[in-house]
Amino acid sequence: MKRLIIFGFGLCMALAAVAQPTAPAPIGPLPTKHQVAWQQMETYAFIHFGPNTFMDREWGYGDAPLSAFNPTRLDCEQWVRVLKAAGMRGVIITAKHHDGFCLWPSKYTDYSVRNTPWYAERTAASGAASADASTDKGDASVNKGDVVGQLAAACKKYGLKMGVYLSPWDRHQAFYGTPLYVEYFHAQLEELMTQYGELFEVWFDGANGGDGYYGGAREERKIDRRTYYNFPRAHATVFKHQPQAIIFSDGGPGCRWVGNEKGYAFPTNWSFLRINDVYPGYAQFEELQSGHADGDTWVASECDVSIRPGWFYHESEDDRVKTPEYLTDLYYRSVGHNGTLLLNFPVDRDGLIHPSDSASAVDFRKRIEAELKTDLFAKGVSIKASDTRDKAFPAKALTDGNYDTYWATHDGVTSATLTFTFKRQQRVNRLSLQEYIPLGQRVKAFTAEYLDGKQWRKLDVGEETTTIGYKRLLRFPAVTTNALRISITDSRGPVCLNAVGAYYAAGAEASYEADTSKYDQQKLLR
Ligand code: FUL
Repeated sequence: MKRLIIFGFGLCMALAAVAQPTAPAPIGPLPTKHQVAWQQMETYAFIHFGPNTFMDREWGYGDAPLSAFNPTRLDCEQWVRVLKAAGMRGVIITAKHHDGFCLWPSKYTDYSVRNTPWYAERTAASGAASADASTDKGDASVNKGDVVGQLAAACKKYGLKMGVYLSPWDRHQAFYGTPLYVEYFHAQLEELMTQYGELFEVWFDGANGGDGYYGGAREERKIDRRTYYNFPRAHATVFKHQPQAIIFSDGGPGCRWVGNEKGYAFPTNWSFLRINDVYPGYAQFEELQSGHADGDTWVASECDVSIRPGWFYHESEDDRVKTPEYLTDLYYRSVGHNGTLLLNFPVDRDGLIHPSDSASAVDFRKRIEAELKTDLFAKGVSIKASDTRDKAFPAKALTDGNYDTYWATHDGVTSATLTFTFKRQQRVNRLSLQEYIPLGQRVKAFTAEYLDGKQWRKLDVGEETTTIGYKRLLRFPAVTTNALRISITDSRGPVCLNAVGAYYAAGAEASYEADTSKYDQQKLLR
């Protein structure tokens, strides 16, 4: 009897194994689960704030007097409320910019908020001893003299993720360029990684201009950007304390700079890099905008841009805030080109996000939501796939709204056609495509068509239809049609798509074709 039971159990296991559908094998390089979660954030904010704000500078020399830093109404909760209303999922703050000033009361330097009039005023009532972040882990009630700590508390209160920018280049410290500075840099990183709760991203900027104040030496100092800072050690510190955090630099390892500071990626955009080729200060900007098709490591692109011409606040730029239309265009060229959008808000001298910036950002979000509000495919469409791997990977997974279900083709099938037929004619001017990136980025080329009577015609999307990646958004002049057809014409392996959507963005018909000349208005900052 016992043997029979064991035999029966074995048979069931064997049958289960046979019935188990086989998922397509992953094709590397692959993202970590943290990189996937990070990419799903899509849009998040940058805050540039510090002595530059008060000195009307972009790159502080490191000599601004501490008395300059005196925001009269600083309110991190106001920042976070604005950012939430603008649909931002996180915020990264310049804890230390190139001028070396620390927005938190670091115990390793005098050049921080701790010695400013703002700190003195904030802490007079509550007592300076309790004002240090190091003692209160970001609790807003006691953390009055710590901008990073106050932002951490506000993020916690409103449910926004937080990240920090720690500039490796420091134009203030006298010992910059020596081994001592490297220890200082790592000690400060340790402070930031341990005092402010969970961080989603850590930003290491690539800029190293050379000249600076350097404790009064006022000279040019050159370091080897590849080796001086000991980045492997910095990465180990981040991973030890914040294993989920994505590390940004020109070449990753978590995410990469997109090669411009204008907020867009190229339509062809691979989330891969040949990791050993790219280093801080890598000057092959075109490559960063498209990634390396033959890369060996998953390093997706982050598209950073400021809502104003400068990263820091300048009153003279109050009337140069990017319009909601402009930001909407950037969204399609960043998130819609397989990147994330990192939108900077230069906090003003009061210590607030300026009303013009918040109005534009909130309106931008409303526009995106309105344009992509109703997925016409989710409302009911019949889908015919030229190839389907298995009933566990059906075409209907493309419209079920579940990130982890996907349509896949058989092994060896690297081209396939999906035909979406509406119940009745629809007006359409937007398409959204997503690959199931946990299994890798695969699609190399595709076409998008609509049925015009009995004739299939190409949609006029105005850009090459090559890669898809996490997300690809297409804009085109509206068509009225019974059916749409997506043909994957080349792929690195079996195709795995988890979502396809179609939309009609009413009112956006005239602006679909963005004027690319406006990108030249903003000078590349480095
Ligand atoms: C650059 C810096 O030099 C700018 O000041 C700014 O912080 C930008 C986001 O990164 O490399």
